[in-house]
Amino acid sequence: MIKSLLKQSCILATLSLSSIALAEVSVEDAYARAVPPGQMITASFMTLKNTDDNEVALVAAESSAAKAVELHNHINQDGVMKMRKVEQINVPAAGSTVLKPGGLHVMLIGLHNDLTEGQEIDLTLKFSDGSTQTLTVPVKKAMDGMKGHSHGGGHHHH
Ligand SMILES: [Cu+2]
Repeated sequence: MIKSLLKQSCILATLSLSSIALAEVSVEDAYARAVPPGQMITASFMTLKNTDDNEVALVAAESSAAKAVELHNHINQDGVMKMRKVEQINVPAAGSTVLKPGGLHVMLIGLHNDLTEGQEIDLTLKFSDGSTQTLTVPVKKAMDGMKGHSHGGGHHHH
């Protein structure tokens, strides 16, 4: 009897913890791009889903894998893709925002170690509602650009 009560309170504690973490935004398919040895920067991509009735924004991020983490976007300026730092990444009410190669991304600058496929890094996301989420993000090889895009010389440089 006591044992089952204990078990029950454990489950309750777990439930309330996870509901705090999932209050506004859920993060799906997060990964960081594997980099060649010696490359000091990489990017992380993910889908941010907002289940709330209010717009929320990703306003900052940090990771123990990098000296600095910035929010970036790519813009097409006269046919040239350029990266820009952005103050925040908005996630519309009851909507989602996709961070993907060639678009919005979380930039990891000054990597402490090489990131190779199969590793994991921590990534803490801070949102405009004051909530934070710490993710464990797998490191994957990722093609630049879109699926089905030719693998020609279109490598993008940071
Ligand atoms: Cu960038």
